[in-house]
Amino acid sequence: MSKLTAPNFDDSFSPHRLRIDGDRLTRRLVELGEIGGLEGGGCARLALTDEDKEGRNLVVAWMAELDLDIRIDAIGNVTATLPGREDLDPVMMGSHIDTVQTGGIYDGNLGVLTGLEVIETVKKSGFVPRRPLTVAFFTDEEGARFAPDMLGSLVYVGAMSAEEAHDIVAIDGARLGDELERIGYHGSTPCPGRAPHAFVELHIEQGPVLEREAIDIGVVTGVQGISWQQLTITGQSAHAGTTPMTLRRDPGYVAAAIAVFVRRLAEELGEPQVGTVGAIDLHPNLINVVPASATITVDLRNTDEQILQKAEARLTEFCQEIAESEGVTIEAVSLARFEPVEFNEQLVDSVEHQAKALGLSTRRMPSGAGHDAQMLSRVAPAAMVFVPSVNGISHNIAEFTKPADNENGANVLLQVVLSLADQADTDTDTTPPELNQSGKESS
Ligand code: HGY
Ligand code: MN
Ligand code: MN
Repeated sequence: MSKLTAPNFDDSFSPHRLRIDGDRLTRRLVELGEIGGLEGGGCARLALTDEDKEGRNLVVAWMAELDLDIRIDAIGNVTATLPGREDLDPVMMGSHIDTVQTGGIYDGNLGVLTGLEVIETVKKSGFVPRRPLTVAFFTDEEGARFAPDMLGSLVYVGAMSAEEAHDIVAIDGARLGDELERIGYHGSTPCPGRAPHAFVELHIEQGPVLEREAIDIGVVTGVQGISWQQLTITGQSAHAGTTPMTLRRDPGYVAAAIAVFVRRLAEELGEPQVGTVGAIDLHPNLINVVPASATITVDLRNTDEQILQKAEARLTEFCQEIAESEGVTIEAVSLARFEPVEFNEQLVDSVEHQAKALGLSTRRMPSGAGHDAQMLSRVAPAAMVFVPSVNGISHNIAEFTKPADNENGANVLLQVVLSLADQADTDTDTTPPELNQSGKESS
């Protein structure tokens, strides 16, 4: 790597010797995790709730302490930028700080706080990179309260208008635009946002692979496709004691049958196909009443778009058959549908190269979870860095990643970002010079 010099350094300095402050990172993860903190650990900061507002305010305060250029856009995405030597498109890092209801303190938060840590490390070193460095947190990545997921970054890249997003209604009935106003994060910066030179997101793996194989860094090659549907099953409520089984039109039974079908379908299609019925809501949900209706969600994912479409078609076919045989109606509404994404090959090579240069073990892998990087990849080269999840657990208060692993991931992020930040506009090739054109290690 050419020695990165800047006006205020002599030739002996190379920012590639910089390392992040792991203790400062851990302190911030814990402090942010206390907002919406749950009994037994973890936190609940559903998008645009009071807890999300409090978490946002804390991170914005940390950004302001570094005197960064902070912008809030029309969907509540927040970017904070450290100026570079030249006013070029920034190198962007980031993720999300909203969580699911039984969330951990690392999902999303790690990507935002390591981005902040990278910027603080660079700023405090006195080195000024060629390009600006930006850290962002995007609104409603989880999609648990307002579907779809990755909503803020979807609007940031222009795939949905802020106005359309403002009219989305939450599972609790609130309108997104009203909640954005209520928590004071309906910003004036227009959407879509400025496309960065490149986007790099650090995230916990949220699965068992890195820990099982004792690998330090996941070099993420892409994100699998996601299909979210809400099915409303309508039958006839009836007395649980007096209604013969042959006369029932029972949405509760049909909901359960669909959940079993989704499991069997995933097993039949084999890995990486996954299928989840995560929410089942019966009405009136009483012990002695055959339900009038059932509302369930179905989450199907696969790295292969064709197989994902096949899974969706099989589910539709099953619903048609069981609606017919059980005398119910089933209405399906799509809540999210994103095709699989492949990240920028040169950027993926750079993540792998920088991790190895730090003496860390690596393995390439797709992401099972959705991430903001998959949206940013529509407008800029994007890639992700994974760090291990203890017991592969996430979306669970027991979610944990060791401080040393967080620090490793943050230092890989720092090195990748410093390489990107030194590139002129003509440099579309993000491969580090040491890598020969095949993108592999030079011998
Ligand atoms: O659902 C997901 O994959 C992400 O956590 N939003
Ligand atoms: Mn996440
Ligand atoms: Mn998540």
